[in-house]
Amino acid sequence: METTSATATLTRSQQLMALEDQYGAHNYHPLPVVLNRGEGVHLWDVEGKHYYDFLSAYSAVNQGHCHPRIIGAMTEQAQKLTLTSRAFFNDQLGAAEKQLCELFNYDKALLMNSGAEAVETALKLARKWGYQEKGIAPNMARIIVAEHNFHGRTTGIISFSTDPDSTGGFGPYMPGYQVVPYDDLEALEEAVRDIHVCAFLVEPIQGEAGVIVPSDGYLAKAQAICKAHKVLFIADEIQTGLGRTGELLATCYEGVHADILVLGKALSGGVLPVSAVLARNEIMLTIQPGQHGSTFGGNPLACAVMRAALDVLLDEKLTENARAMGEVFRERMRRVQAKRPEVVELVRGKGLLNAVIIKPHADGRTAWDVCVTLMERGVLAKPTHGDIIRFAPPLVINEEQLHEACDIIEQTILEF
Ligand code: IF1
Repeated sequence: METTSATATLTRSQQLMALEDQYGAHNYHPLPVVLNRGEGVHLWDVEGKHYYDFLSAYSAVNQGHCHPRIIGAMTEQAQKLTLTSRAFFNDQLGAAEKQLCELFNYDKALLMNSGAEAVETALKLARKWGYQEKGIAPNMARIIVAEHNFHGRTTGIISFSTDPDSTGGFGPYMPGYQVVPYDDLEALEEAVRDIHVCAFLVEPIQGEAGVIVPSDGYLAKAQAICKAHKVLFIADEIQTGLGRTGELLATCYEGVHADILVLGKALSGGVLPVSAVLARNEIMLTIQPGQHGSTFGGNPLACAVMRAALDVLLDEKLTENARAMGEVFRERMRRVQAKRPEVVELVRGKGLLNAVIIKPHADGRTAWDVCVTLMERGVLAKPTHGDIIRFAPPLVINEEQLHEACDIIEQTILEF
């Protein structure tokens, strides 16, 4: 890109941010940092400045940036065959589906691309099952969701969002959904009495809402309530799954095996979009040939990448590391909270999915300002809903790196 006199005085980062501002939709408000290289927990911007990544692309990069085994699998497959469509078979899909089903203990898998596509697939499966297996009258199926949910950005999914930013101005909305308060078993029990209810869709920990961890036992009791009323329990583990919370799945903490499991993000190690829906035959086989699909769903390249991403997760014991490093992180942050209770309201999370709630400063500064200072000092994190900073580094982080980043976080909060 040639530089005109008007941009000659700008830094490379400023030039590139200006490009996006002029030619790109304004559907995000990114921190003012322009990245061009990643490796493990490390990121570098176009000026060569180093950062610790404490967002992991919203938990899509659990295995660390550009993991050599995943990149190797991608480049090897990319030189053989990338896409056949599902009009034909390919030599990667069956083995990938088998690996998923054996790892998570399901009969069948349906591969899609984005998380939202996988959630939509789960909703369609639940409705089909409701009609064919539960005998719900045609077009009467209802699905229960939790308040403050986040499951994606399609018009169907935002139809049951309670976040005005996600749903405002995008009507008319898809009917057939009912919202109940999160972590409220009585409300759930009341809602599933309706014979038209086919499923309950829930995040084991609500990520976007600000890492809301439900009461111990909520997921197990919720599943029991669903089972008692012949309602499918759908776990959206797109953000909480794949080791992020210190278990392979967040539902493992309570021994919950969801009727429908939804995965995405780190399923590919952040290399390309791969998502999956897992279920038993009774549910999965309600969709027959020609009733659902996607051009790229289950493509050979995605399958090769996914298989390597899962191998890395298990071989490098990233779940165990997330558990251990998460304990260290929360201990560090609770020490900061003890020093500055007037700044740090709360520290919460599981494994390496954590949030620190920052009280707005008297002079109007907020969590955003903390994140800007963190960025200047080499730690990248992003606030959500104003006062909550989510800290979620790749699960490959070691204790030395964690303490170095925590020193920066501590110093920044103590000075706030
Ligand atoms: C954005 C956060 C938001 C998800 C869960 C499904 C999806 C997501 C639990 C959809 C996606 C991403 C989307 C991205 C920011 C990020 C996010 F929670 F992770 F922080 F928005 F809430 N279920 N989450 O978290 O997956 O279609 O994006 O692949 O939209 O701003 P997707």
